[in-house]
Amino acid sequence: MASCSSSSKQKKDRLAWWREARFGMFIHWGLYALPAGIWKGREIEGLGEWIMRNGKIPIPEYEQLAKQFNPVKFNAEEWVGLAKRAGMKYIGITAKHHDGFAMFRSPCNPYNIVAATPFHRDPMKELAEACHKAGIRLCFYYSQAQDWHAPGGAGKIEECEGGSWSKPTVAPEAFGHYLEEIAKPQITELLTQYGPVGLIWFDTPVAITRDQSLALRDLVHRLQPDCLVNGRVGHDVGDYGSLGDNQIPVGRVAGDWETPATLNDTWGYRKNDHNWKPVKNLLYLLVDLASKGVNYLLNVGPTAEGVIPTPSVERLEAIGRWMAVNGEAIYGTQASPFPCEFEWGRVTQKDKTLFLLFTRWPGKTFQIYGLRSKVKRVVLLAARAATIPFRQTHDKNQDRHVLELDLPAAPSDEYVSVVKLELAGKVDVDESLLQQPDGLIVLPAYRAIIHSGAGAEPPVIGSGGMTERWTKPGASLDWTFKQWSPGRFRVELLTRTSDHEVEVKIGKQVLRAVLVKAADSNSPRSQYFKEVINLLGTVELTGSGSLNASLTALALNPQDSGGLKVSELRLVPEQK
Ligand code: JFZ
Repeated sequence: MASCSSSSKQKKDRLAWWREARFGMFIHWGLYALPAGIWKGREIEGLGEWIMRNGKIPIPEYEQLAKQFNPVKFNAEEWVGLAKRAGMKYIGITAKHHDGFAMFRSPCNPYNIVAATPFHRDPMKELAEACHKAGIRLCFYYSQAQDWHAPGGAGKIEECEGGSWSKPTVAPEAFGHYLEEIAKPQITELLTQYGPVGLIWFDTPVAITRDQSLALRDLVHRLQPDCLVNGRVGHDVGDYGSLGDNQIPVGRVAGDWETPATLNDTWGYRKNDHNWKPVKNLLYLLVDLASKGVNYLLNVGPTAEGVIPTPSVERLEAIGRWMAVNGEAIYGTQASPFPCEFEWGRVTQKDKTLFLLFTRWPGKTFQIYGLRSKVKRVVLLAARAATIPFRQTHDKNQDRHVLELDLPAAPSDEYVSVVKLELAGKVDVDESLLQQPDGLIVLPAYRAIIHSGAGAEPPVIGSGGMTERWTKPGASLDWTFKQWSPGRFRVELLTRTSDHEVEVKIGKQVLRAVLVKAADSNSPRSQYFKEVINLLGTVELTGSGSLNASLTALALNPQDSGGLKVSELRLVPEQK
């Protein structure tokens, strides 16, 4: 017991800086920056750093890249300066990616940047010094399982069935040998050559065993007790969890999570990837993730010369300008205390403060329901001196708390304007699902009570907040919500997939439908993983007070092995 609680205290201490940081820079940089997505004149589909695998490049040919790798324009202080200007608090760089090439001085393996390239410098050493000066935590990405170069490493083309890296056929003894001879010695080098390291970012555990994951984690903590280990070390034994790439959960997630994300569609540099996301989307992602308590690790892919592409620099600088004014609403904050997302934006909290981050400016009068804490003062972060007039009321019959703000007509920021609510005491919010001032009712799956039905296996809520493993009919989601303005409502179900047959009950009204996509969802989540709106029909709500809603799966499409993935049920008021 004692050792268990002391280790969880250690974990909490380790996480302190990372929770405060909220925003970091990811850097994917390696030999793959040279071909930059093109091999022998042929465009290779897929991620830039995957060119060796996707292009089926034999090891001896790929090795030749090292002789040409000479990033003479690399300047550690410039990279770190950019991260700092962007408002990022940590940098995680690929010390070794799946291609097996070490981007640091590695006495245990000559396949590294110092020994095998004309560059001969150790960029990790230079970055460590620059980070130290700038007060930024340096972190290393290390591909612990996939190594397409070293004997015994997982994921080599020849060793994979049907080209899928998740089903390697590498012999367990050879892999064990690789861990002892390459992975552990290199992780030791990373943790002994560069001073304090913020975290080791492991990735794609493939077929690693639980004991092997634990051994890597313990090695890191033994060498540097304050160094974090991310969840992709495997078997959930890390200090915090990694969500999927570019994944935005539906709501608040329990525990500590981070989402790695791209600026375009690749991590490692690709010459022809010009699909840069607009600053607006990137900021929305930062805000959305912060409102769910998730760190945002945003990637740049420098060129083989050592230059961060200009479109990346421009975007990070724009985010930095926003952070310089509004960073208080991100750093060290916690997830929104409210039970669902809002149409107008997101919420974060810190001590006795709530931040309302508006992605859609509501104009002059704005109302929010459910805040019980007494508000002392309201300011716009962009204009601290001017206070915003407000009123707080409580409707006793309905037990409805209303905060009303008299906002300026125009937003203070082109993208996200932040209003700070200073409270008299701690944050206290009615956590029931409430009809919103605009009439909308949002019922998120992760807030439902799950019923398994007659013998059916119940779905679970995945780390992203959606239902998972809902492959058998019978189970249902149940919600209770408070409703006060009557009217006719469109019933919409937001899912990843359609074609399932469901029944929705709202009060006494019953709707049955086969899910058919009515529209793409406009949720920011949908940018990366398409979410669809299925229209189930309409219902009439007449009274006011507490109501129940349920969603039951009647027949599941057997073609869809992932099952019914629900993010939320919505009741949208019909325009009169
Ligand atoms: C991995 C790598 O293969 C990739 O090259 C890049 O480094 C990225 C950050 O991580 O790819 C993954 C790993 C996990 C998921 C998706 C892509 N996931 O859990 O959804």
